[in-house]
Parts: sequence; structure tokens; C-alpha cells
Amino acid sequence: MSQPDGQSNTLDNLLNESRTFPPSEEFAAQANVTSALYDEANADREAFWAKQAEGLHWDTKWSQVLDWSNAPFAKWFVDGKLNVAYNCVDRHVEAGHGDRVAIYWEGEPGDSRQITYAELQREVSRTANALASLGVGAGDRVAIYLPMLPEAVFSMLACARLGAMHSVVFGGFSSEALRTRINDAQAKVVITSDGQYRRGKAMPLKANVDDAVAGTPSIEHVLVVNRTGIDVEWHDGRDKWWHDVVADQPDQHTPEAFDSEQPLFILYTSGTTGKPKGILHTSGGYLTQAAYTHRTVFDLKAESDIYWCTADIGWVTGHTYIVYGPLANGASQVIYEGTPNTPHEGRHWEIVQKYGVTIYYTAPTTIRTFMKWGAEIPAKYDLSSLRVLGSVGEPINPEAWIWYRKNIGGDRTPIVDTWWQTETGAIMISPLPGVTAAKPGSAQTPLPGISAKVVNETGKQVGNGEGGLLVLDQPWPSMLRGIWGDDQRYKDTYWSKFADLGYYFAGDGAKYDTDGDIWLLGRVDDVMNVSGHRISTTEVESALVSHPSVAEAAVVGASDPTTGQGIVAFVILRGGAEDAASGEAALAALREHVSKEIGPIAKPRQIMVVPELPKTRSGKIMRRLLRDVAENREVGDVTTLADSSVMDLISKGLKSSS
Ligand code: 6R9
Repeated sequence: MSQPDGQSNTLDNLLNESRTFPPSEEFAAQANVTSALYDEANADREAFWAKQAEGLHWDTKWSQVLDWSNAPFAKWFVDGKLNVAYNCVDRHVEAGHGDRVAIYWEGEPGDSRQITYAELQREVSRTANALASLGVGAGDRVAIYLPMLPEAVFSMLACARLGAMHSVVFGGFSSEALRTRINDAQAKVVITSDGQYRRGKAMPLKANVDDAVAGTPSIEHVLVVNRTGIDVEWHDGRDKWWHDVVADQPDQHTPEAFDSEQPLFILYTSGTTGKPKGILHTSGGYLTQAAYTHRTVFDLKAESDIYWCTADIGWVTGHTYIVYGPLANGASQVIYEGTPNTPHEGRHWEIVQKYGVTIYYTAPTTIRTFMKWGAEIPAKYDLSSLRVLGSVGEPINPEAWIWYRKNIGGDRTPIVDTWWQTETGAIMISPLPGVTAAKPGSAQTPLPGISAKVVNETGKQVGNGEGGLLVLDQPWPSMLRGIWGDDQRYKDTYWSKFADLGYYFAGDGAKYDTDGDIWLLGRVDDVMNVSGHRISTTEVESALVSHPSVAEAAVVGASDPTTGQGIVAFVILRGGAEDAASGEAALAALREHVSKEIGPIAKPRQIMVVPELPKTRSGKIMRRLLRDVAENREVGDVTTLADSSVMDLISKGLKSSS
């Protein structure tokens, strides 16, 4: 049973983690669903999904739930017609919830804005009218390159309303990254802002668009939100201020019903090689699974919950769990513009306290950052409103999970560790907070309606206690419908490894524990091979993080003349531990700790103490760059890093300490 003591020196890692946290009786009693949902879905998957889809408003009902005859190109809710924006906005107003707050927006400098569903309906209508006046119609592509502003949500929903597709590009990306994405999608309009606040400073944003758009013949207009008031260059005719074009539009707009398979958005995700893939999502199936998972996995009560997902809108988590899922469910949510340490390291907890946030969804990297800052920071705030916590983006180390539950969740809240991908569109594997006895570090069970398996190289399901590759062996409503403009790459990337079995290969390693629960082990490209043993980076990282002095760890395999690969670890120490642990003896003790946790084979050859780790916008560690450092190579392409100066910091720090 549970020993919820994250601060102790409990030796735990993915191999012997055995604590479980069943939901409390009170939580289970009020939960939206029970374990009967698994039985219902197993009895008839298509009927189950049809029932979920019935929760949306359809102008025309579907004639067939799933058409998989042209696999791997799926059609869900065939012949059905709906408007996605109507479902996310208007129908809540028509149901009498116009006064409910949809968005509590909190700006980084401390300004704030509350937007009710009735206001959201007017804003989205105005934006749709404005985009239409700029020539945007069904099937067109609109690039959105904005900070976390309400206008980003208005823009996405306005596209959906018009049947146009959005391609949101993270505001931290370079002009070059924006240019290639605009060109790949042949976008007509790009929506941006003059600047964006980052750690208390107004940084230019439109300037990047000017650079990008110099090389994008398809762009006809640049629509600019005035956020910071900094100077911008202006191209008459091409550039339009949001407040000029949108404000005067009529605040009514009649939504048109589109086919269930009408493209909704493209979202680019970087592959290990080659140009980014434009992942294509469509309407009816996507919205069905977004709404269902948001309601079920977070146990959402739309009338009373205050939900907060801390992701950026430029990541798929922002699409599905800030925009489409919560709004389709009529939820009230917080959207925060800035970084977690502006102006101080308690900003998130101050926001939780201010709005009485009940559901909080973030990434392991953020949790480990909070650990590094210290438990005394959240302890200063009233977090008693929280009732469900979520994690997404990477495997969460058991120690971080325990810390999260103890210091944020008051040893009380369920935690849902949600596995999914840009490609899956919505959550696929996760505990259910009122049903599952949670295990720290495991995503555990495919959701009702979803089928996933761990298989070996030949596609045969492995047994309990064994590891292999994660596959999805049945189509699901929010699955990607392809890679924009490249059907062959879609088939090659996801469907060729187990072509005769028809399995979708997710690219992740995973294993079953002795109960048959699933543990994710990271991308298969990150698996190391030490003297012929396959060792997962996640396992070694979790062993390191389970040591009291370590806040974050990244592990790579560096080529080694004797063992094939040797394990090189990069660690960030917890607040206060720096002096004690960076000495030789302390590093030797850390190596011993890993050896004891996993076995001598997993003992790092070398441990380097660093101030930061290189991460993508969604908080994933870019191990490729660390491998370059470990193998003494010139560091490769850093354009998709959230903060491109991090690699300099790491290289400099290593030089001065050696
Ligand atoms: C939503 C999102 C997808 C990859 C995925 C996996 C990793 C995400 C995870 C997780 C273990 C979890 N991942 N959630 N690994 N446990 N709960 O992150 O999408 O940016 O496309 O990344 O992220 O490796 O394959 P995306």
C-alpha cells in the first residue's frame, strides 16, 4: 500500500516501483465513470464511440461509424456533418451557459481578462468575419504564430468555424522554422503579435514574421495583435492590425456544417531526420475523442471545475486540452501567458490559489523544475482546491510523481499520467482517476475504446514482465489522417514496421509489469546498448532522480571502444545540493546509486553536472545534442530548442569545470 513519502531515500525505480495509490472512496463515489466503461467499450467498440460522438451536436448524423476499407486512411462518422466551433462555443450559449466563464486569462505582467462563453461567441464570430474579409474560406490554411493570448484561441476557432485549417507554430520558433512550415502548408494568412512577454521583457515577434514572409509567396496578409506596444515595421496592404480588422466586424456569424472528415488543422512535429512532418487532423472523430478523454481522464465537472493546462498552444496538448477538449465540454479554464518563474517561482501556485484551480495538467519537466526550486515554494500557497493532477510529454519518474502528489496534491489528489502523441490527437493510455489504483511512473491502461499492445520485433505480444515496442492495433477516432502532402511518408513512418498486421507503430519502447500494466520507456531511438544489453534512458534517469540530490537527469549512450556504448549522464542538482554533490566523491556515490538501483551494467561511465538541459518546446530532452557533447562533436541543429542558448551554457560549464 501507499507510503507517500517523496522526500525519503526510498530506493525506487521503474524496475521495482511497487507503491500504488487507489482513489479515495469519496473520489470514486463522485467520479464521472466506473470500471464498467471498459466493459461497455469492449463489448462493442464502434457502438461505444458512436455513443461518445452523440455528445456533440451534428447537423447531419453519420451513416457509418468507421470506414477502414482504405487503411491506413481512416474515416470516422462517415457522412456526418458538424461545425467544430459551434460545438465549442455557440451550443453552450444556446444551452443557457452564456454567462459561464470560458477563459480566465492571466497575462505575464499581471494583467488579466475574463471571457464568458457569450463573449467568446462574439469574439470568434468577429474573427471569422475578419478572416473571411481577408479572403479565407473552407480548405484554406492559416498560420498562427502567437503567444498565449486569447486571440490565439479566437483565431483557431475562427478557422474551424470557416472550415479553414490552422497551422499553429510555437512562438519560440525561429523565422526559418516559421517559413518552412508556411511554405509546406501554403498558408494564405499569418496571425501574429507585435511582440511577446518573456521573463518580464517584451521581445519582438512580428520581426520574425517579416523575415519569414520575405520567402513565402503564398502569404497574402499578416494580421497583427498589439500585445506589447513595441515598434514594428509595417508593409502597407499586406499587414493589418487586429484591432482595425477584427473590432468592427459584426459579432454574429452563421456557422456552416462541414463533413466529419473536413481537415481541422496541421501541426508540425519534428522527426528524427528530415523535414518536420505536418500531422493532419480532421473534425468529427478528433472532437469526439478530445471531448471524451478530457471529460473522463480529468473527471471534469463543467459547472464547478476550474481547469488549467499549462501547455503552450503551439503544442498538441494546447490544441486538444486547452482549445478543443475543454471548450467542447463547456469547461472554465485558466490560460497563462508566461513562464513559471515570472516574476517569482511561486507564480503557478499563486494562480492556482487566485482562481481556485481544481484540475492542473503539466509536464514532467515542469514538475522536476519545481522540485529543483524546492517544496517550500508551493507550501506558501493554498492549493486545497486541487482535486486532479495530470502529467504528459515524457515518462514521469516515480520520484517526481511522488513529489507532485505530496507537495502539489496534498497527498490526496489522483494523478493521471497520460500517454499520447501529436499523431494520436488525444489521450490513449492513462489511469482513470476514480477507477485506477495509480502506480507512480506508469500510464497503465489503454482508455476504454482504445487498444494498445506491447509487442516484440515480429509483432507478437510480449508477456507480463517483458518489454518491447508499443503499437496501436485498432484505429481510433482522433488518429492522424496523414502527413500533409505526403501519403507515402505517412505509410512508411507509422505503418510499415508491422505492415502485415496493420499495427500503428508509435516509436516508443514499453513494457508490461507483472500485473499487465504498461510502462513507457521513451523513444526507441533513445535505447542504449551497453555490452549487448538494451538499457532504456528512462530507467537510468529515474534511478538518478530517485537520489535526493538530483532534480533532473538526462542520459545518453556515447560510443565506447569496449562496451559499444557507454552511459553518460547529465544531471541538474536540487536546490541546495550543488555544493555537496558536485565533488568527485559525491558523483561516485551517484554512480553507485544507479548500480544498486538497476544493476552494475547501468552504472554511468561519466556524470556531468549541468545548470540546464536542452529541451524542445514541449519539454522533451533533446538527447541528440547531449550525445554530441558526450562524443566531443560539434553540436548539431538547435533550431527546435525552446531556448537555444542552453547548449552554450552547458558547453561552457563543462569546460570550466574540467
Ligand atoms: C502529447 C505529446 C509524443 C511522445 C510520445 C512519447 C512521449 C508523451 C508520455 C510520453 C511517456 C507519457 N510521451 N506522453 N511518454 N509517458 N505520459 O507529448 O505529444 O509532442 O507528439 O510527443 O512523447 O515518447 O511518443 P508529442
